Amino acid sequence: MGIEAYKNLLSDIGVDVEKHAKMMNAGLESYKKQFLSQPNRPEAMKYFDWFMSEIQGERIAEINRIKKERKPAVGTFCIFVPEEIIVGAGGACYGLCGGSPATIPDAESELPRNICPLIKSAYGFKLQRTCAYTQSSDFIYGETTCEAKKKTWEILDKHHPVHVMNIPHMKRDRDLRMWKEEVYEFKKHIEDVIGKKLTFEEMVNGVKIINKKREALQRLDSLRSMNPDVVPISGKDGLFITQMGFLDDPVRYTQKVNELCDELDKRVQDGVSVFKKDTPRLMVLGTPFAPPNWKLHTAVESTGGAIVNEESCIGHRYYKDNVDLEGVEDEDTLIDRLMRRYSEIDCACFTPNTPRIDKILKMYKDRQADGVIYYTLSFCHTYNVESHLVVEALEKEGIPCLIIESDYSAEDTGQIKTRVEAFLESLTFKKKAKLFKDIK
Ligand code: BJ8
Repeated sequence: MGIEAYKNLLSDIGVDVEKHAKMMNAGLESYKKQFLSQPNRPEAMKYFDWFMSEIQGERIAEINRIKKERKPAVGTFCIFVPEEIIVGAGGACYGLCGGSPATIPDAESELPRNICPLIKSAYGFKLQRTCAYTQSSDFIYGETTCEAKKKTWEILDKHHPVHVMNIPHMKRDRDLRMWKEEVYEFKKHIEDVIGKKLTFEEMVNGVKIINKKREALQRLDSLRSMNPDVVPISGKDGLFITQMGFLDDPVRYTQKVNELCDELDKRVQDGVSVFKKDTPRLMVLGTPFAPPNWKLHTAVESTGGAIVNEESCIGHRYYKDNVDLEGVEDEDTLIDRLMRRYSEIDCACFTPNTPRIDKILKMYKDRQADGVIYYTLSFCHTYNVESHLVVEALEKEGIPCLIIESDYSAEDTGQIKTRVEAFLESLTFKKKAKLFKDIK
């Protein structure tokens, strides 16, 4: 239907309809240009194209129907949110807008300029009232991961209710005990929103729904990255699908991702690749890509490389672990399993964070990648500083790595392209040299 049909609904939830329409039109144009022009896209991408066209229309109407039934609508900027509890309550948990440069100047009227663009962009969306997801949410989930986010919640709370979960920065037993209490408190907060107690069965149901969603994404990841000769879908489409997983209804989304995977499975069997043979295969490591941040993927894939995986929160870090339901028969064990699953997240906010490095090395080998790009958003100190340790480990293993630090502006697009181009050339040269050595 398109967002035009939802003007009244958007205005009812406090969206600045005029500004919002301008922004959406620009977003849709950019999507068309960057995505629809790709050759040989899978048929099943049609669903995701449709979803994009309804991203601030039909999906918002669905969320508002959920709210009318007094079920929770929760917006987030972080994968530490125990979404199983929200979904178990029949509610919607979704990522909020935070990937556009257009809202940053407004945010800088209240926040310092030298903090990460994700935070400023998201904050600006709230000030401008141009994200229908933010406007629809009962509350925003905040967490104590990085300094900038932690302090921003206090200011954002003046504009929109925020519930902050205290995420520890170490994973000792006493930290995990505190984390478990935080999960209990989050559940209590959801119960306050819906005005009733959540049952054990409802929560188990929420876990099952989200486990299935993560399994579908694991399947997509393996189809994208585990076949060295066939890449059946572009990295840009792969990223986009993952991004939409933070907005769509999880049951419908799981079904659509699995349908896409059936098609990709067939492509792999038939040897249908969207990249020509010997295209350098890259993994991207680091900070999340909130839509419409497609800058790096566009730069790489328009320069002759293929991105086969994102070791990112909008990527592998989000779906790599499931909640173990084996032997879970009471609420306390369930909450404990939830906390344990979330404590497997290897965000750079933790110290030490060595499991992340071991995981990256394993991922690289499993995917037979040719190189990695370590990507950080400007002013993200945790990921930026941690890059030193990651790169050291990569160098030890002889893994080629390019470091890119960027924000949401278009200013460095040309520079990124040039650096990626040079990196890809060096990878191709390395490959040829190896081939030559093997033949000799
Ligand atoms: S679990 S990466 S989603 S905190 S990029 S706002 S860390 S300054 S987004 Fe993140 Fe959760 Fe960690 Fe993932 Fe701060 Fe860094 Fe900005 Fe970040």
